[in-house]
Amino acid sequence: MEISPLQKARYAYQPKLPPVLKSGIAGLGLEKSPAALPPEGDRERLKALFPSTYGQDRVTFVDRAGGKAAKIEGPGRELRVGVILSGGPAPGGHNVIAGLFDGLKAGNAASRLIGFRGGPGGLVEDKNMEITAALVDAYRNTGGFDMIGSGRTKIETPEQFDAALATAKKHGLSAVVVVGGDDSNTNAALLAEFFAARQAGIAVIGVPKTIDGDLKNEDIEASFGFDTATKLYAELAGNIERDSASGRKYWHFIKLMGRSASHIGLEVALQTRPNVALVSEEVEEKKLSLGNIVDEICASVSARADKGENFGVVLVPEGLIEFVPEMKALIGELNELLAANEAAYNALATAEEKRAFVSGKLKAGEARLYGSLPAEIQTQLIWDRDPHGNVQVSRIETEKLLAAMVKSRLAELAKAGSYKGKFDFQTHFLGYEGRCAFPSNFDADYCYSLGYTAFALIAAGLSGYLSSVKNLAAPASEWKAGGVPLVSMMNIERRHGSDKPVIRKALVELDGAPFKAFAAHRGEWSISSDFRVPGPMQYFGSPEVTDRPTETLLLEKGRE
Ligand code: FBP
Repeated sequence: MEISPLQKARYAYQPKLPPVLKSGIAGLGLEKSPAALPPEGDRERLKALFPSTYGQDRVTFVDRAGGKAAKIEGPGRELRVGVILSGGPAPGGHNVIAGLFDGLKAGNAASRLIGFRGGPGGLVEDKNMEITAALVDAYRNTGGFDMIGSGRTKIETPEQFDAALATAKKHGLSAVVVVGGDDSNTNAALLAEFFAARQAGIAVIGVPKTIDGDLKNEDIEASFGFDTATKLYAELAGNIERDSASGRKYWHFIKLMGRSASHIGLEVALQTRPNVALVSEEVEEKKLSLGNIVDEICASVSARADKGENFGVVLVPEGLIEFVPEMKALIGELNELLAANEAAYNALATAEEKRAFVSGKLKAGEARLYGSLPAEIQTQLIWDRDPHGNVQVSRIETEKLLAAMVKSRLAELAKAGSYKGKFDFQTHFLGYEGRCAFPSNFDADYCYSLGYTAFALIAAGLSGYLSSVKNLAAPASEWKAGGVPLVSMMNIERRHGSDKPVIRKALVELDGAPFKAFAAHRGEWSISSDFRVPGPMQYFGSPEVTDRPTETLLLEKGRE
């Protein structure tokens, strides 16, 4: 494959590691401290479901130079490790593999890394490939998950667990590393428990990935990929803002990826200062209807029209639709209905038949709401759920729905004489563009460190942990490495019509610093054309530009 000059230059980039990992594996010590507990109401059920891995301590690697902490056991033993990339791609996945590979080889040159192709299904079906030094070198600091591919298979049947164990045993694995988001790391927790219950002596370690930024807590400060993806979306949204201010004729409705949480939308808003940025979590908290949301957008359109500015930008989080209470109730009912009538529903041939089928089964109120939506949205709402039971919100054109609703509301206002502007719109969806971008320096460093830490956790004989690198708002020279027990991050949720243990999603907190910073300014932004255009991500140059973390992280850590 012919490579670009940038790719060639990025090969030469040496990712930064937390200092403790630079001291070499033999110098590593381990400190333990109690991990946060799952929500009180779910603890007993989780304890019963995860008898071997519930209640583990959180661990931090420390330099043994001081001689205080326990030395990790068998640091240099020969290991054979399997790795899976799981779920949607996120920039930096290849660097996780590179960090894991380099750690393994630094521990013992005879250690080997095996990639399972196409996600968790690759482990179940034993689709594997040896990850060699030459292969790793060809992918260092590049975006994408194409080195070994990814997938969303949910390992849940006893046969799948047995098959995964058989594959791991066949390859003589000491550990499997699962690189994924909340659902994929739920898989990792279940696998870790299963392997422990079978006394297989095979560890499972997770790595926090997702551009959505919703796999975080006090120990996991960010999921990898969020930094790069938001920098890329902010560049594009900023360019669109400048285009709207140049042409002065369109309102742009930009849907931004992020299946549930609005972290991406909020970060892009903080970077670009759009006229309107919707935050799903606020919509849910304030119980706003679609009509209320439309009114909020119309208020900005109208105020700007009064200044002769018939243009602007609205950011719409991808997951919005599931947070509007009336839509949430509708989707909840659709989920149950589709799960309960799977065979009959799947037998229907056309979208029209499927729409009629569900309409006939919905309760009266939900049926009315469903019927009031455009046919395309009705169809998008009943498309297949993903293997984890999630509605595929990336396929629901909420930005188009809102733009059309705003247009018709403005027409009513114009008729009543309270709106005198001119309204034309364009819609955009920014999602897939960002998931495979060349990782920012932050993500290149963070991912390499997460991979290296995953190796250190395996070398320390641990299982059921998520690799953790902390103090991320500070320079990498102050980062800390360790692990957080996967089960400590779980709760019980309703999925596919039944209760399931899953890793908790971290939604935007309305009393958190990022939202507060946004809320403090959005009033001015709604009428102003003083957009902020961040420009393209930089890989070379002053660290103040190239290594700057997200506004979200800086605000959360009190650095701005
Ligand atoms: P992960 O949670 O697996 O990281 O995926 C995130 C995401 O990019 C969401 O933002 C989006 O809704 C979804 O994946 C799209 O999934 P798909 O690639 O299957 O269309």
